[in-house]
Amino acid sequence: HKKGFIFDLDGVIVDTAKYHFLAWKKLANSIGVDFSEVQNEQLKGVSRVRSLEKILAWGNKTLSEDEFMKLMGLKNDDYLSYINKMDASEILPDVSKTLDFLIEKKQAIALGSASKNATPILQKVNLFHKFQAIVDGNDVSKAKPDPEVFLIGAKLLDLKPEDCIVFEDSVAGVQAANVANMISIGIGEKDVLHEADYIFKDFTEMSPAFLEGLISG
Ligand code: B16
Ligand code: MG
Repeated sequence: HKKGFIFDLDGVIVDTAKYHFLAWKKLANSIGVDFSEVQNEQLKGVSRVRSLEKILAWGNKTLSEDEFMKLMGLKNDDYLSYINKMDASEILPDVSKTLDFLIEKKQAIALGSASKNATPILQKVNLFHKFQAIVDGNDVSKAKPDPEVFLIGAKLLDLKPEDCIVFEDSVAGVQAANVANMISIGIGEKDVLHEADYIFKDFTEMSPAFLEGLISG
């Protein structure tokens, strides 16, 4: 069976979630708003625009459209300063091993990320060439939990949604995969990602037998 394995980027392939958090926190603090790590879970997988909207709502702030655009730009510049220093050492444990296993088994692999910075990040960590299709924040009009990003991925791989498996670290992304009628695999904490079909702390906990089961299932 040929299945489509769709990987989220931030928090699944690389730990850029920590850089998003640092950059948003600095930006929020600069306008007198603060938010917790628990609140930060709601920013994961969510678009840049939606993230700033949420932060402003937490701080009871309203901004003109110009100021809004300016703050999004500042956050992204700060985020890119972290990204520019990345290399392959920041690939999360056993991600490369999992990708290589799936490639060896002739499975289809796509990226399904909300980030507009996905391609440069994959190039930085030297994984770009392992993906048959890339769907990111530049390709979608509706953000996760809308299933659009994953449905486009399935289409590009020429596979039915029910033959696709999604790896996600965010609540919004797990919901998007479920709505898309794909198998959702949460990467992270059980109590946060309980809506996923399967949950693993990270890829080191996923056995080849489990992956084989997904391929033949
Ligand atoms: P950017 P993912 C998402 O990526 C992040 O989880 C989310 O925190 C971020 O706001 C979003 O990308 C947009 O990223 O500002 O780089 O366009 O997890 O879907 O790979
Ligand atoms: Mg993510």
